[in-house]
Amino acid sequence: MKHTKIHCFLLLVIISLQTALAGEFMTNIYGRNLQSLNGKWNAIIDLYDQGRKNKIYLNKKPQGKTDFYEYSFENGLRLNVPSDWNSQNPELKYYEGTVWYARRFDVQQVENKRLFLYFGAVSYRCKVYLNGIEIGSHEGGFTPFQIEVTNQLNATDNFLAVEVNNTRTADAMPAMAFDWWNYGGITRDVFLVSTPQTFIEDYTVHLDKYKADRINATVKLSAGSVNSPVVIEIPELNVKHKLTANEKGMAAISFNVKKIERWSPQSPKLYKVIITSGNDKVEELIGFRNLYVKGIDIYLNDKPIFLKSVSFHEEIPQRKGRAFSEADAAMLLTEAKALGCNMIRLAHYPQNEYTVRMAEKMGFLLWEEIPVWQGINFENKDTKAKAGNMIQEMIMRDKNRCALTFWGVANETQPSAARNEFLKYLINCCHEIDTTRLLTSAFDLVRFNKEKTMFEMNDPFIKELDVVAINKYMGWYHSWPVSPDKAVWNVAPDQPLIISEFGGEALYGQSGDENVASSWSEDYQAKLYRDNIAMFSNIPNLRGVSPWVLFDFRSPFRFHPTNQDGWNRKGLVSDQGFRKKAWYIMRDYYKTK
Ligand code: GCB
Repeated sequence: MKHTKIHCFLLLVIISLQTALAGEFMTNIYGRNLQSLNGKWNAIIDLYDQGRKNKIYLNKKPQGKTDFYEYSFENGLRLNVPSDWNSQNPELKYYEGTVWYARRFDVQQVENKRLFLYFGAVSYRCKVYLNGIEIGSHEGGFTPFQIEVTNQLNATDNFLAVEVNNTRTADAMPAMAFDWWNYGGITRDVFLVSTPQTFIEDYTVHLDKYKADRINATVKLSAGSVNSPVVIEIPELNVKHKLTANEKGMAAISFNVKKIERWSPQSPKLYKVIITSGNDKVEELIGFRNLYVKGIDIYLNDKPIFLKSVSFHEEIPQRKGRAFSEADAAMLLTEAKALGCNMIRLAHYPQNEYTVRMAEKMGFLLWEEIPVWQGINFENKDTKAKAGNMIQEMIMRDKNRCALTFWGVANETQPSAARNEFLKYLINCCHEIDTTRLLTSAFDLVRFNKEKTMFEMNDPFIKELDVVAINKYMGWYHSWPVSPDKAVWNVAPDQPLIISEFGGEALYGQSGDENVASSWSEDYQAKLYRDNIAMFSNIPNLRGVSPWVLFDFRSPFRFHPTNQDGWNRKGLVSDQGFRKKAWYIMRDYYKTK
């Protein structure tokens, strides 16, 4: 008995160590053998955090005459997974705290397989219990994690409980206040994944940064796969390469290809790539393109490109909830396509894989970032480590998406030694996994210099980045110091620059004076867009713009009772899905680019 306990303890330590590491999940989850655990889960609201102490994850039932338990997962609240809890029950609209989720399941295939629980995202932190034992934990509301459960599962009637907490804390990312809704819950797909005993854990397949006919590929097999064979195939390109993994399970190859059609927004061509090793086989669609910066230009497939971007949150405004499905991705992306965009800035955190994969198929370049959004405690070493984990989890998940153009390390940070060290650490974390993408960060430090009558910025950190991104709300948070067509910029003159946010608020259907911000009118917002577009021609190194924001979105600190009512109204499209006047101005501008 004692031995079993010690054994269990060691096993638990090993499991929790595994789950604490960033990026410890298999590449291309949708290409694996999956059993969905989505659907209705039972739930218990645990405002005072008493559930763990009372071990409700054991889900005990009275046996003897004197037994009773002051909880039961059955016959109570039921919540959809994936989804946020806030939009499912009026009492949970503003809820910040703990909710327990639980469900039972049988295992569909077990023979000689390894089994993993995979969570697409749980917002914001969680502990996972299987058949009464804590098996792992995760922090960070927008990235996946997996836990191996091969030896913990029964063939039938497993009891899975997840303790989810979305309390805002100063050491988290985002931290105490942020301009979007703090949705909690199991917000993305949950799967039971089965693999052979040794399996293809990870791989990267992409076109060389500069060479249009050279593909670089790496494959990593799970532990114990010494000298195993690996085959990489791209049938449409007549590619079939046989490799042998080294003692660490790694194999790498560079090879030339003839007549490859490169992926671009105009022609988002993807190829089927098949990786095989022993009993394991994974395939997915992968695109190939070259991407680099030269001087003040961004080159896609050896031609300078202007980025016609837009941002959206992972939210369906009409449902007042988190986006989580393919249908949700289609709704958001179709509206961006209609605007004429060739890029999306996924604000302000890694969004779900349906959106990322569909965006790539539709021909959008992507900017993905982690929620290092204002107010982050750069002095806190734990926060820094967590940010490093988050950025690596994001890159591990999406590194084979050729659409991925930018990794964003932060949004609106103020210069300090601690900030610089923190962001440099994040850049190193990115480079450990991927050196092919462009690195950027959005700054809000551009100021008008009255003597020189120019916009300028002083933040030496920009030299660490490939592309400099500026959020500047001319006509909204800042009044015009000169007329827009005279507003000359001298910001990061030797680097490509993107206006990563601009805009102003308007209530859909409201008309008013186009010169009065407090009219909250579509007319004011439309004029603001015309003015900003006039200014853009005075920014010599401007290589892209991204209006803020595609849709009105929910934000608890937007207090104006009639014009905002808990919504940030900077959308080009209203919460009901109607286009505002500024939408047409932006679409016409993009037509000219
Ligand atoms: C910003 C932030 C964005 C906000 C926006 C606003 O600078 O980056 O997250 O929502 O301004 O509307 O104020």
